Amino acid sequence: MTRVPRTRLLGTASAAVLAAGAVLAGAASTATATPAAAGADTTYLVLAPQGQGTTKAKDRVTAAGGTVVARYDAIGVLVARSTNSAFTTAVAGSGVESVASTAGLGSLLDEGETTSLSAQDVADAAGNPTAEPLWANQWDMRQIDVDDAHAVTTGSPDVTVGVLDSGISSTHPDLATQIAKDKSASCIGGVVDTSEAAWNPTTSDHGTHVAGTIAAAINNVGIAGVAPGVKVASVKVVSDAGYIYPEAAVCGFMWAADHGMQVTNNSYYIDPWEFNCKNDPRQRPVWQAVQRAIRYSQNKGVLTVASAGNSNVDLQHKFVDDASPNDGSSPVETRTINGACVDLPAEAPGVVTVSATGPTQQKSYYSSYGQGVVEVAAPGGDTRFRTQGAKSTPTDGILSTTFNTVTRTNGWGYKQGTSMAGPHVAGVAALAVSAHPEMQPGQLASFLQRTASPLACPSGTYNPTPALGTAYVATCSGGAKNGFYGAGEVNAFRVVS
Ligand SMILES: [Ca+2]
Repeated sequence: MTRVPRTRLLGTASAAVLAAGAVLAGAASTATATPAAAGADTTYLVLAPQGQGTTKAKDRVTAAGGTVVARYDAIGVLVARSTNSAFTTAVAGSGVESVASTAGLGSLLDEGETTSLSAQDVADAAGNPTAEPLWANQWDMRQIDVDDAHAVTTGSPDVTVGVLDSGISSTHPDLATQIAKDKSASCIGGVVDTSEAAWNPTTSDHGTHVAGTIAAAINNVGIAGVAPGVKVASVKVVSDAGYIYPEAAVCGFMWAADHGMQVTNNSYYIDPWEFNCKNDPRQRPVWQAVQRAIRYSQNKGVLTVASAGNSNVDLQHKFVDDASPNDGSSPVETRTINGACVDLPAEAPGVVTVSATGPTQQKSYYSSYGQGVVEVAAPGGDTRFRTQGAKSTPTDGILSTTFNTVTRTNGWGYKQGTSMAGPHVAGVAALAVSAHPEMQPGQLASFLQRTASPLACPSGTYNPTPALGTAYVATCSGGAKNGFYGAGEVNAFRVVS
């Protein structure tokens, strides 16, 4: 167990924006994925048969009254826009395997809650192995031996981690030197925009927090990240309204692959359907496009790290999804989720999926899990473990870099979630590939698991928050590699030593 120093806090936790939210009826996609409304400018994913290129599909898009806004020949995917209400049927034909409107196919980013540090807290904190003022508050880093790793290496500047998220504040004193600006871009709308303003945060500092965990500088300011010697690239895929649309995610994976990144961090899920069912015609093209993009990036040497999610669900056994779609596009449908339904990108092949632990190295109360789904665990914070659910203890969250989107000021603060666990793994992967540049993504994924600290299943039913009744009950299955922790908690020292 690691002691977490007490810190005075200013500001209260903001309300969490939950992925599974209330939904209002609105324009809806139907079983054949028709546009949201006649005449509305709608975005589509148009898939060519794998390996056939997109020339014929592009011609069909044009003939159907659409405009191609992004073209990925290597994976046979087009992003198109059209105001033709009959576009879906008009574009179908030779050279087009499938098409889906992405209207309503965005998922709301699960922001978690933030607690900010005051300037006085920052000035008062002292004492640490790396000379960073807030190191004493970084229990997460000590838990995975980041200080020991840094005695060996802080990572190579030739390694870049793509942060597919809500943007990174390029003016943050702990991040300004850490960003590969020439590899940063916005992918909103499925269209690349490399201007610095486009990939900075607008309405969410989620990506800024994630980036700090990966690579905050050792500079006598604020915190240290897992791999301060590597670079992060901001690849903005979260819209101002907080949604991750499939065309943005596909763009992000392709951008990372074509710009020499070795790792991407993906702390989100795609789709308003928390589980994307391959046998549903509305969802299958999304599954195909995302899978093709991830596979392409893996073939280009990119390891994909993804968060397991904050719903405390067993991803192995699935369940009844009664909260999708969650973006207001259409009424919530209660669906029985089976093996054909997957959480993207977490359950795509080759992806390293991460569950979250708290300061006692037990599964965080909110973390989803699943044997054969979770590869490794990492600190994501658990603000309720000390109180068993009665109230929140913010310092048991993860301290990282923040950006106040209202006042447009940089700072540091705590968040918790599997969104915070993922970047610890992305950072450890960046250290690993710095030390072992010959490792390909598959080898790297195995290496992270082989070097992890095994964590055993708790016996019986796990209830970390008895004060909340059975709200966060979970059952762990498996042995040395199990549903709660996969192969165990990643370790920064063992991947570089
Ligand atoms: Ca720092």
